[in-house]
Amino acid sequence: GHKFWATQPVPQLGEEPPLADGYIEPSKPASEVRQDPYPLPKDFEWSYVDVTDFAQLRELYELLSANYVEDDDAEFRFQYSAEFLRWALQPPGYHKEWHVAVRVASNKKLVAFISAIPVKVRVRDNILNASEVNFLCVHKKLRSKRLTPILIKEVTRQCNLKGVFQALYTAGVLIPTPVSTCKYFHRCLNIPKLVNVRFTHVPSNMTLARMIRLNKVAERPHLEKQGLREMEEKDIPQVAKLYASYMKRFGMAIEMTHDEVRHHFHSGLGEGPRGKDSWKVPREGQVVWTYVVENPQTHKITDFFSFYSLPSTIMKIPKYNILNAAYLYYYATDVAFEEGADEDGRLKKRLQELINDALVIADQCKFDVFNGLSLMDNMQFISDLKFGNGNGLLNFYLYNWRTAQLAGMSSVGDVP
Ligand code: YNC
Ligand code: MG
Repeated sequence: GHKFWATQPVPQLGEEPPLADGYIEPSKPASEVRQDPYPLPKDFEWSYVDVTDFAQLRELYELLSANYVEDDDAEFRFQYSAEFLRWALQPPGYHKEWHVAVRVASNKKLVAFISAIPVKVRVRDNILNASEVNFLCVHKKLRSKRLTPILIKEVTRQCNLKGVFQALYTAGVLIPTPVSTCKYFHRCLNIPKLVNVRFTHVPSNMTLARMIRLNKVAERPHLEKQGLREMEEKDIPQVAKLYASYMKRFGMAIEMTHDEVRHHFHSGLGEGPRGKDSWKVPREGQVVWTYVVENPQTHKITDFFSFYSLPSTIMKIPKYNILNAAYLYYYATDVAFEEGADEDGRLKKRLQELINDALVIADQCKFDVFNGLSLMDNMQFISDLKFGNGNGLLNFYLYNWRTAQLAGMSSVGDVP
């Protein structure tokens, strides 16, 4: 059983699908929300991580680098960069009180963390002012002591104090009760390294040389002549519009204001200019890569795609430290709005062109692998673009909201 989750406003495992969508517990005024923090075991105290302070950002980076999510065989562990954490935790309207930390009282060492950021999420026809909970982490030496329920209750209290009573979160583990479950896919780019670090292997009917040849991608993006270029500040209104229209295809998606579009697609581009021709050199501190296709005649933005950098520590191979992984983020194309484009394969063709160019750019930027999930329209290009099956699953959850499971793979929008 789930001692903690059984007490929470989430659908319990095996529950019948609801007759109508809606909350499980009603919202309440801030004055009726518990005013003091939940008690922690002695020797520990609550605090925040102030992500505007580089020293504290560094502490968070170090906690997560050593203690965050690993694969089942403990070969790879996510290594979010400090720049990534700043980007992920400081979207427009973020609350410092939602960056909840636990420290050792005596020496102030950071030993546990959980965060929430404000999001507007559409679930079918309902738009929820919710939070997105992420980066739950308890130091390895403090595991299995039931600190997690306290962290979750405290971040819930902090959300409630700001009038937020619903949340969205993802996890590899199965708890009550996913609204959707996605599979991971991996497109290998740097075959020799991926073989050496045992991320992949040479199948028995193949040679390393042939595997390299089969996975080779072009040196320049194909859509360059059609107007592919890096996203700029001036593109925000058009990208926002394209994003909003495209996300209507899915049962669940994040709604974004222009400021949020700026933040999620543009603010992570890193510092300083990059030569127009150079796909090869990421900027200092670059977290997200976003490209648009601008029609050369009409100057309309017809498509965009983005991906972000999330390296993993390679734990068991002394010669290599870091797996440089890119993750497909959001994309959209106005081909989707053309009559019959879904049915006659025009949408599929366009998505393949776009994501193929994402692979080209990621390869030039020295990413070893390009990862994706079975959400949005990803299944339309996964096999043609030679993505392979991963072994992980990612479950999507809603807190305090009942809705039937989002059936089929392509039913949810992306969440970083
Ligand atoms: C998890 N990932 O089931 P039961 S994902 C939620 N999400 O409770 P203890 C989890 N619950 O089953 P440990 C969970 N993992 O008895 C475990 N639990 O009811 C539940 N790993 O607590 C578990 N990060 O403290 C059980 O477990 C209870 O010491 C046991 O710590 C767990 O960020 C953990 O994978 C995950 O750092 C912290 O293993 C630790 O094992 C760890 O004894 C590596 O806890 C890093 C890792 C998780 C990444 C993520 C999303 C988190 C969502 C949390 C739920 C948010 C709900 C909404 C709140 C806001 C609401 C509003 C408004
Ligand atoms: Mg614990």
